[in-house]
Amino acid sequence: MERTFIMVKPDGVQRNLIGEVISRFEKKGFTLVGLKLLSVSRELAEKHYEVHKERPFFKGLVEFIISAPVTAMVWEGNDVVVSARKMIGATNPITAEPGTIRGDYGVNIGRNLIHGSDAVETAEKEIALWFSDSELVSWQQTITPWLYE
Ligand code: D4T
Repeated sequence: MERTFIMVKPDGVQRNLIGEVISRFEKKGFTLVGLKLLSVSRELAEKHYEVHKERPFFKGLVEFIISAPVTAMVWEGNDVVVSARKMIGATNPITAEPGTIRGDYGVNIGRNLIHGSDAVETAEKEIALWFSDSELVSWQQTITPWLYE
């Protein structure tokens, strides 16, 4: 089963959208295998967004991520990486389709509520960065036969 890393960013936490995000992923049929609320260190934020370190928005992005708690999650399911990106919507909430999380709740690219891994390899790296093995739970939902043929 594939896994992906999802983070409700500080704006999503402050706007009481943790439950909404969890609810959407649960209703879609994905399985929660890791969950924690945390204050992010500068070191972790910089490592997570390392690919953007030369971009003009990097400094502001890091300051934003460390400004208030985030909710880190790992979700499991068939093709969950691609599916989660579709559920989250385009990076800029203004162009994100209605029905997506950013399209329904966001209005600004610098406050786009949620992060989702962009590829399977990225997901593996991000999960290892944010969670220890002991924080992840392998389990199977009893509804599995009703989700997959
Ligand atoms: P994340 O990584 O947060 O899921 O977002 P995306 O995968 O959709 O988009 P990204 O990596 O290109 O951007 C990372 C992060 O930076 C913020 N950002 C981005 C910003 O503040 N200004 C910008 O111009 C861009 C491109 C938003 C998401």
